[in-house]
Amino acid sequence: MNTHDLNRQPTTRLGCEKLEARENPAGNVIATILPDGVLYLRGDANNNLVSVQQYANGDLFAYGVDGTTVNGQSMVYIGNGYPTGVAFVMDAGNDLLEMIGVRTSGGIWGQMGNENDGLALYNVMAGALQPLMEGGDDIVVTDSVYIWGYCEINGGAGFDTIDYRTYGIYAPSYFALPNMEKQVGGPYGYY
Ligand SMILES: [Ca+2]
Ligand SMILES: [Ca+2]
Repeated sequence: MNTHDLNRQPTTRLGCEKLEARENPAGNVIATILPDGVLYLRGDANNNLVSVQQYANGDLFAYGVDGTTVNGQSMVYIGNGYPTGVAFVMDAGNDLLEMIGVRTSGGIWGQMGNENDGLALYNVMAGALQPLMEGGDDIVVTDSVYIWGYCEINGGAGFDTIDYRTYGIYAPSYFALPNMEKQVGGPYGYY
């Protein structure tokens, strides 16, 4: 188990900030591998805080954070190996989706739903990245993210921020930030 990554817990702070103002209870996220090998995450109308972590040996886990459950449990072992993609629908509520060490030859795409959401990607490699943050004031955090294909992070309605941590995001093929009002961090961003 990669304790280095676990000890970082950078987005736990992000989650706590959001929880202070939350109105909804913690909900449940359904995590399942679809027949085509895509990891599918489905939140509910409550606050869903989930951390998907893949270790160097390929083991893939989903952890519920701050009361959120995954498939009714505090954490689930999804399996070993790289998913062919990651799709998510987080629905309403103040949601936080974190991915650490996740590798996929396919895309990472989905909808964070309305209200104030966070998407945090650390040490992630994927063929494409296309999240829709939708309504609310959303935050996207990236550190050591490499997207070799299409990369478009859409802030949606509201005041949305992308925060580049140390190594930000590297997306040499195509990179766009529609509806993203603020960029912080760097100097590394995309390049
Ligand atoms: Ca939700
Ligand atoms: Ca949102």
